[in-house]
Amino acid sequence: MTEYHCDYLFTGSHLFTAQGGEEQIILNAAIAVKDQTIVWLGKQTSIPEDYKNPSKAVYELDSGWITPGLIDCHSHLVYGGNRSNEFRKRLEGESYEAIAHQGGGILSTVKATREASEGSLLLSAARRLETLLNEGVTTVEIKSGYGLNLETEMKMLSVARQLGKNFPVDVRTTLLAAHALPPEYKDNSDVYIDHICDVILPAVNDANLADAVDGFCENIGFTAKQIEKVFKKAKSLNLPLKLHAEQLSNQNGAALAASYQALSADHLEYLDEAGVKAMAKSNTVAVLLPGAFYFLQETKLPPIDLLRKYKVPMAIATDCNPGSSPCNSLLLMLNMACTQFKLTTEEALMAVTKHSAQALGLQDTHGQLKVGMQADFVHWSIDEPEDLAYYFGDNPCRLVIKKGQPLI
Ligand code: DI6
Ligand code: FE
Repeated sequence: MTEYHCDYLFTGSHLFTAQGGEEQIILNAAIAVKDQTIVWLGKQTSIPEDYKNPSKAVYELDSGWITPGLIDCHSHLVYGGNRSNEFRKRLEGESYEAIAHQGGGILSTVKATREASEGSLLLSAARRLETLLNEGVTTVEIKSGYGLNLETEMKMLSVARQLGKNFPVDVRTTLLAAHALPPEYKDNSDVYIDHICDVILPAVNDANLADAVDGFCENIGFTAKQIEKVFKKAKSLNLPLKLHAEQLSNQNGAALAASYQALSADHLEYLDEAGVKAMAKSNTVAVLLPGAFYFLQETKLPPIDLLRKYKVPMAIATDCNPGSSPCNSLLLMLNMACTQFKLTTEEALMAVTKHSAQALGLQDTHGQLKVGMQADFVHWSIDEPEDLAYYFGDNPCRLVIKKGQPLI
């Protein structure tokens, strides 16, 4: 009986591996996959005999490029309703903060999400997810944060888990109960923070519904001191941390996140040098969200030069949400990170592969083309890797391989 060393062999394409260094690009390459894993990659002229005869199929790709599957490491994909009415108000001159202070903003989505059935949340999120997947996304992070009570936070997270079961994508869930103050706790934010720590966090953790914990450290969100309470509790439950920090003002949230070894601090337009240094020290990823920057017509840029100077890894994500970034395209974010934030095209590619994997704590298995990594990759109809950042409103995705399976 023949012994097979791989299931599939992909030939005839160039590779952008996202490994950095000398192995970053391999021209005229091949990849062999067995079960869910990359077992070999290299020059097409040096395929070992063992891999030339896969048990299932050889794909002759005929030019183009393969990159790791894209990773959207910050999304609020599950929510009820939409907020186009607020978009209209903002176009007339009202600010995002003013709308939030009037009880709109996040709280209007909380109302719609509490009222929505699990089935309707699943349907609306599935449509958004499909758009992402069609563009080569193979891993997505999904936050709660539009429930702000135990029941609805759990409902959102279980919808996120179901999406991971129903679609060929790895879903990482994040509990964002500290997103806004729910109306029941008006003027009692400390009591709500205690409720998160004493009730919501332990119950969500017992149900294994969250892979990480996040918060919104902002004057329309929670103070650094309040966030620290949530972080302490999450740490005691061994849950990794993330933080929405320095989006609208500098609250020193990123430094707090770094001091708790958070996986990432996200947004960061108002981040200062001390915050950048703290992030560098703890190897906390800077998750940049060009969609929110654009849609809120923000003018303060995140400190990209400082992030480079201190070698803080930069990731890019959609922040897909109904208030500040109603966007389901990670490819568009690649382009906008370059045009708005002046990332190089290579930085942008690393930001949706290796560094976005790190922002989710998945750097050992996801985000690179490398032997031993999970076989998640995408074949694109492009001439150069940077074409992925160059085009916008285009989708050159030709074939997605998820956990070793070609999705056709
Ligand atoms: N910052 C954001 O951009 C999202 N959450 C946050 O803390 C937007 C939330 C929303 O407006 O619905
Ligand atoms: Fe967000």
